[in-house]
Amino acid sequence: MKKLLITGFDPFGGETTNPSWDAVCQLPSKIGGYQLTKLRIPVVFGKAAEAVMHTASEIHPDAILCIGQAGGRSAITPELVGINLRHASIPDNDGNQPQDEPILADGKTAYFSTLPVRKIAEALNGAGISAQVSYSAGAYVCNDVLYTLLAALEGSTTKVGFIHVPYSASQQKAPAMELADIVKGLCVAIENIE
Ligand code: PCA
Repeated sequence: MKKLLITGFDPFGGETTNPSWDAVCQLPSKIGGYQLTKLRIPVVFGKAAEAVMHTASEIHPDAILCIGQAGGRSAITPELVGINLRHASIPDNDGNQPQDEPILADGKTAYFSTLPVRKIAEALNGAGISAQVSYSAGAYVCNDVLYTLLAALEGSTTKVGFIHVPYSASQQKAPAMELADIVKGLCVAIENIE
């Protein structure tokens, strides 16, 4: 079986839960041809990607899929690109609030995800789950993770992708998606990462 490292985040920004980790927790341990390793990561610039890379160095996954909450979005959004930028409108969970800083001083401007984001979005919509390819993961910790992993794993056989999910219904914010639909959506996405 192939190995998938899948991550979700701690709550942040005053929320008490994060649907990214809540959904990852509910996934079965095997989906399609993949055995899942689940990892909860901190909403902290630098540390989040370090945690992913640390576990990746232990388990040597075939693919890494990171999940994050994107409040304000109504669809599940596979991210096409990570950019070399840190710009935070709220502090991260360690109190860092970088303003217009590069992630890697001499890094490339951007990297494309190495997962088939358009195929994933189409499969989700085909399964009745609202989805759209996103062309920006923002400049906060989610983008930090996506860019850092893509830079670190450039040229390797490990595929890297990121999917933002809406608020879950229990968070009492709008727009929201039922957690069960987010979980179903992640299953469909994983079935389509080849
Ligand atoms: N969403 C944030 C960071 C953690 C999360 O779940 C983001 O979109 O950057």
